[in-house]
Amino acid sequence: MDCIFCKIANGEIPCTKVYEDDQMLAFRDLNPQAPVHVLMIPKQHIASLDEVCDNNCDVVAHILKNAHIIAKQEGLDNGYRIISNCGADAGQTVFHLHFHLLGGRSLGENLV
Ligand code: DGP
Repeated sequence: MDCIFCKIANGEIPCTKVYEDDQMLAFRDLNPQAPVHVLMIPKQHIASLDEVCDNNCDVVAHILKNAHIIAKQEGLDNGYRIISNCGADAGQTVFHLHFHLLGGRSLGENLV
């Protein structure tokens, strides 16, 4: 499958890993929008939140369960934001489910 995040997950494309286990990978975004900008992805291919269902929602819970551990590992003791863009209007560019973990500065009150 021609999916850039699948290739990152299986090691074909390098990334700067910050966390990995059997179900998920977290790595630094290529175009950081904040001092800390990590992408958290499932290793299995799920195109977006639109495809989350009974059969794969455990991995979504797993990612969110680990998010605060990664945030603390990154030193985000003052808070952080998690975003998942879903579809064209949201600006999703990579169609492999991912959660942006952003922090390291005040992110402001706009965009939730
Ligand atoms: P989104 O717009 O929500 O689909 O965000 C996709 C993000 O993925 C974007 O912030 C840039 C990042 N990205 C795209 N290609 C690569 C890559 O090859 N490596 C890394 N580390 N990040 C990438």
